[in-house]
Amino acid sequence: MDGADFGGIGQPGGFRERDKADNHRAGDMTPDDRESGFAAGRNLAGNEGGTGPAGAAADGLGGFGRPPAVLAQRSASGVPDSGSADFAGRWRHAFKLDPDRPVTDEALRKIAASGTDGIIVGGSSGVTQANTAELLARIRRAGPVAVALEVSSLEAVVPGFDGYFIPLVLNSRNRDFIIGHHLEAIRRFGPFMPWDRMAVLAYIILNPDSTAARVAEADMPGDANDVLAMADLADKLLKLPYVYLEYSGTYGDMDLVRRVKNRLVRSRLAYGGGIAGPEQAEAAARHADLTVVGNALYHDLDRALATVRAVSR
Ligand code: 1GP
Repeated sequence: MDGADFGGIGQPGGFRERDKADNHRAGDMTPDDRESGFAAGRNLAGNEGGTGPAGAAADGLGGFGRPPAVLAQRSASGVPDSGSADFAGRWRHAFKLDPDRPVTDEALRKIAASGTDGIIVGGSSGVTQANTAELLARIRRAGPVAVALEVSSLEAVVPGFDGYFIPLVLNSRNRDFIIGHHLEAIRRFGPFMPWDRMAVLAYIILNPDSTAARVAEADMPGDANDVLAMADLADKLLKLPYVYLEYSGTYGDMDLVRRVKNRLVRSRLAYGGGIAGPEQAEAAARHADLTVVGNALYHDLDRALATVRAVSR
């Protein structure tokens, strides 16, 4: 089995005719699913390989365009071994763009050319298949940069992304955000899931006032030990590829970021929240493996762009 078997959701380097035919057999996909997906997929042509400073462009294996050799290794069941690597395994910096927020083509061109390792498309509200597919197509036109979808709604799954981040909210009260939506996605899209281009983000939501906290019904941890226990759960018990400290909208506690990083032996640590410029990005990247910048793109683009270099200092 090779990547073509997963042609239904985003074939790297562009769709091939056979993949299109396969997709049209996707009984659970609506005509809109197919149309938006194919439209986005066609724009993949020319996006070969990661482009970021720490990304795969350096060795040509960045996980985008062509899967790294390690991803070709599969278990006896045919499912790729998880945790050994993933499409974003070398990312140090990512921008997060919300399909529900306006952004100009000029801004997209600057973001694509910024040197970031990748763009994550995702948001906590107002995300639809239409606005997700449209943003993907616009990013593809803006320049060659890796683009991943953070799947936050089953109604907004779009083929054509280079990779898929799957949130699993460790401090959610709602089973749907832990395994419920995931099971439903597998039931609906299972035969078309690009397993080797998917990575679970074990979210720990830490800003109680964020939309993410409200939507995912997050319980705030009582103290740092609660957070460290969740990090251990993701890292040592579940062996997930990422722990994501999500402070969305507010700058977090860097000492806690440091402590979580020191606890992890396997999972990469992602940090996101309230990074307004290079100083905060540099501080976060001192501990986090992957630093994510979202809101700043919409408030002060130049300062947001300056975070790319800051994380590699
Ligand atoms: C949001 O963690 C990201 O999911 C980034 O947060 O928007 O606050 O930068 P900001």
